[in-house]
Amino acid sequence: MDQAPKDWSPHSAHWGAFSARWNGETLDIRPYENDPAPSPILQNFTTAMRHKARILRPMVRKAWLDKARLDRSKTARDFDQTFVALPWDEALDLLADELSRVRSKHGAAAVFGGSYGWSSAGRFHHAQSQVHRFLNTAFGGYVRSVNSYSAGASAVILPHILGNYEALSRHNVTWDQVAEHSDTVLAFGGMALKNSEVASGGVSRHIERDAMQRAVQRGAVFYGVSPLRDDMPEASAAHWLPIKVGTDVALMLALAHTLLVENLWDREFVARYCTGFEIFERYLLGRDDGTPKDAAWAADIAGISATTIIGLARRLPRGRTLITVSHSLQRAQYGEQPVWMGAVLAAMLGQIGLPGGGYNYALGALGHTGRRPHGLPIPTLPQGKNGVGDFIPVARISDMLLNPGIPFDYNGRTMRYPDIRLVYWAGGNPFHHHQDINRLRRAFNVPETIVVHESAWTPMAKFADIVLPATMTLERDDIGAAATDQRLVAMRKAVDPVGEARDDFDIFAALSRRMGTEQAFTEGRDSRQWLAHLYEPTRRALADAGCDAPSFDEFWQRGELLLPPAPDDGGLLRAFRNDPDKNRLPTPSGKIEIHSKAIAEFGYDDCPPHPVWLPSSEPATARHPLTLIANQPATRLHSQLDFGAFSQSRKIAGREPVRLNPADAARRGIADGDIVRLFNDRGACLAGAIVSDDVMAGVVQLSTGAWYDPEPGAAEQPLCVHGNPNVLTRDVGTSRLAQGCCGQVTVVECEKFRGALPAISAFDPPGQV
Ligand code: PGD
Repeated sequence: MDQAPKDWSPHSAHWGAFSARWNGETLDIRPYENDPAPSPILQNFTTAMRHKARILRPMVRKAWLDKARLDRSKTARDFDQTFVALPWDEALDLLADELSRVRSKHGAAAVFGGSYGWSSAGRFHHAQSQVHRFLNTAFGGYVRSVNSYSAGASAVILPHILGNYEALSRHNVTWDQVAEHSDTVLAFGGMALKNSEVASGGVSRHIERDAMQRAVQRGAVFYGVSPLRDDMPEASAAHWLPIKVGTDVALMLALAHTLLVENLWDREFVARYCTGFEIFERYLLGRDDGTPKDAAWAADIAGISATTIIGLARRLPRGRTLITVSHSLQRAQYGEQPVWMGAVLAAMLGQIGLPGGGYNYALGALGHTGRRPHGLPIPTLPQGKNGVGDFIPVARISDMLLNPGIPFDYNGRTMRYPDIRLVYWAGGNPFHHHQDINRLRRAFNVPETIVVHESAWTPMAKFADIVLPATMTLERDDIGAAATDQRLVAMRKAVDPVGEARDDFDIFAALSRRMGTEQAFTEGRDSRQWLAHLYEPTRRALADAGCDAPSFDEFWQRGELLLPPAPDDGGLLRAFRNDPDKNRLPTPSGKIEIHSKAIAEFGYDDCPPHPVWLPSSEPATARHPLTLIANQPATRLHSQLDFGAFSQSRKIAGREPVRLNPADAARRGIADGDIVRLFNDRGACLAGAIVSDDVMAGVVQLSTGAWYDPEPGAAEQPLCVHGNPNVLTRDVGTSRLAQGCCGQVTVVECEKFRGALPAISAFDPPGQV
């Protein structure tokens, strides 16, 4: 029975702090009162709790169950197969047996528990942390994944050239510094508010819009370099520099070339703080290849006039200039290059480490950036020790499943893909986040067993064999916290769990009990005791600092705790600038590496030892003349709560919106509101057209996150009738260095869809027998 209406419960999501009140059928949502710009994504919760997409009880794929006692290796999975509901005890017994079987026959290294995904914001009921802890403490380990889909290339290249990705993106130039000091902000890939609305763990105040407004009022000028005008918020009053997709490095090189030949660069800074400029300079001037990377050269490549490039270059050394490079630019083939070249351009301007100037990788890409990390420990679930050493770069999952034993390169190492028999996933949706979904489908047909904990029938849940219903965040107590937010939130339960859904922790506790390792997993604590236990390090640190440090019960009753702000100290780049001998950068030379000897030794032709312009190996062609940008959505986080009220309110005839330029639309006879078919050699999807001159000609933009909805019956490349762009994107690594995901960009053709519109079944539960 659902609860009667009750009080407002404080809570938090990756898209902001809020309060919720259950009214018996839906939730009332009230954003945190001190948030100056709360995210509309919060409204997705209102109708989500009792939606038909919720998973109500443990379910097992019938085809898998039928073969469970026979030859499991041959279960062919597909989306139109049926499931059998099982009581919890039976499902857990079955799963415990299967885990034991796989471990005794193939070892723990045959289990992939990489289980990437954002899941929900609470620090304890974080599904990915829970599954990793279970596999480490109760199972003996698992094959893990490293890095993220967000920052696959930058997380690997930055330590070679500047330092740790987290430090450079999250503890660097703050929004206050931008508001007070920056004269010019040159944002490659923009700083869209839809992105900074989101921060893993949640932030309670969204400060970006107001900071940009303050900067503009003081006279700062923003430049947004992007194929999409609205990658810069209105508040920034930005000059839009429309650029051909994936050509930012050429523009950056031309800016650097102009600085060099017009003697506008900071020679002393480069000499003192950088290494390898002479080698890069030869490339920039075309000494060896005969091609100076000048403005005329870049104009053709980037589609920006040489006059504009030279004018911009001349502006940069005047006043305080900040260069930013968004995540999106590195979520593409050779994505390491713009991250590196952005830093080199900033180094040539000599302002790295100055307030409001220099280089802040990914400022505005998440709510975490541009803030002052408080430096206090936040509640964190210990993961235990992994008994298996094997890992993959996260976006190489299809490669791994399809190519056991085959070698691959990664960051100077040659490794082999493990032979995976069982995949365990909790808190992620690979059929949303991975590229080339038709290939992923083949890959997910390789393992003998797939286990998923989910709160909703995502395509990943529909493709699993054992599906265990997990509670949603508002159905349990947790603690919300982020290293970049000043507020610890007592995330109180607002509504009873749907159906038979259980917390991931309780599922793993029951499983580990069956496997004889319960104590190792739970350490004798229930959820409530874990929350108090995880809170304690924060309380102790506050007490040591002489701050308000209430007991757990007191914190829980208050609903929140304010953490003292840290000084706005500019992080490692400021310290390095102030004293480069004492505060060496954590790079091999201790300096900014414009040329990297380490990368030179790797010998990768797809990631040379200094930044270079490398054109995509998948250019637009006559067959696929449009470049697709598959960026982050504005109406939800990734694919989460795609069935929610706000996400649904923006669909067109139930399909995900795709934006295209009026000229491209007219050429194809497409009008606003038409349903279109996007296709290339990898797949096809439907989407609802929005004709807009905010999108450059030659570009179409379809955000990620519409739940994959394959038309039934089609074999190899079913049409996704809903609009998931990952049926079109390429599943290749950014380079052999980072092997990051290339999900941001691909090439397609687009046509008006004239057939009978197929029904959307993405949110329907699968058939049940
Ligand atoms: P989400 O949709 O957030 O996507 O990929 P990710 O897999 O993180 O999936 C989280 C899932 O966790 C949801 O299905 C949700 O229901 C589930 N969940 C939430 N709470 C719980 C819980 O308590 N327990 C359990 N068991 N489950 C829970 C995101 C990834 O996509 C990322 S980070 C990026 S940056 C990439 N971006 C792009 C892109 O720009 N372009 C393309 N083409 N592709 C991308 N993919 C990547």
